[in-house]
Amino acid sequence: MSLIKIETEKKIGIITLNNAKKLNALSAELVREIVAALDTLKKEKIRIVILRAEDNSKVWSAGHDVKELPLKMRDPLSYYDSLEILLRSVEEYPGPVIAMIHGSVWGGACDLIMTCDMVIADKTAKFAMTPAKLGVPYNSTGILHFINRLPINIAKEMFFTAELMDADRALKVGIINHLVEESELFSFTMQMATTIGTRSHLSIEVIKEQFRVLSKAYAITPSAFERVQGLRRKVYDSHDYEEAITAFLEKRPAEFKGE
Ligand code: LCV
Repeated sequence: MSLIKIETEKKIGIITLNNAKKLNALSAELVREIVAALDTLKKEKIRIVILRAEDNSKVWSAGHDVKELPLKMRDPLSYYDSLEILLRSVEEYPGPVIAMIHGSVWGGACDLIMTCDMVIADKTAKFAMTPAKLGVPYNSTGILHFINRLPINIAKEMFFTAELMDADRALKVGIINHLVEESELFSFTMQMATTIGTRSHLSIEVIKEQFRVLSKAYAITPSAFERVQGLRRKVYDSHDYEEAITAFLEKRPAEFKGE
């Protein structure tokens, strides 16, 4: 578990992203450790989990590890991609997973915190949704996380501008449940988790599962599904997707051609 730390305090699980040198990028290896940690905590009947980064991390997580994205001709966010496996592990955890944010949150990590049950942050928290920067045709389950959490115009602004949103605005639009002083972030988050711990876990577990099932209860016809997959394939087969990933790796701005 070298890329994360896993602790329990007062029967509250705490998973700390601990790979600052890689900006806690959600590599397959880091994701494997987080998923394994959640499995361990589940087996230990830990009812609440806090997901956080190390103290004073400027970057909470830089999102999907771009170096692990397929360069072309493959869906970068398919069902068994490590990010998708992580998101499902969080939403299927039989109890609240609370994201505790200090620092900036990028791309797939933004989807991760939108998949957590609540978000507590301090003033250093910033959020950017970056597929449009990387030419990535984001997937429907990911977009649904934003539709379920935000007014659709705010969700679109995040996807279309890929700009960082600061903590004050993130509180206003509803990404953050509570914006607290940096010095109180951990104690506030632990206090909320402790309060939840005094409630009926059986009730909370079944209520969380209903939130999960109901939040995904959108009918989509097979032809609509296949059309979306076809449209997404055009993007990840495109020059622009390959150019964006290559430009990132070459540390230069991407030159999009619309093809
Ligand atoms: C691999 C990285 C990364 C990284 N992966 O430090 O949502 S989607 O669809 O877009 C999805 C596919 C997704 O999540 O994509 C990733 C989205 N993430 C981002 O757009 C954030 C990209 N990173 C940055 O903007 C900067 O690194 C921040 C602002 C996070 C930190 O800037 P800072 O100046 O402190 P560097 O940029 O110098 O990064 C340090 C090293 O980490 C690598 C980066 O390439 C650099 O590598 P070298 O040490 O080899 O130069 N790095 C940063 N983010 N997501 N590698």
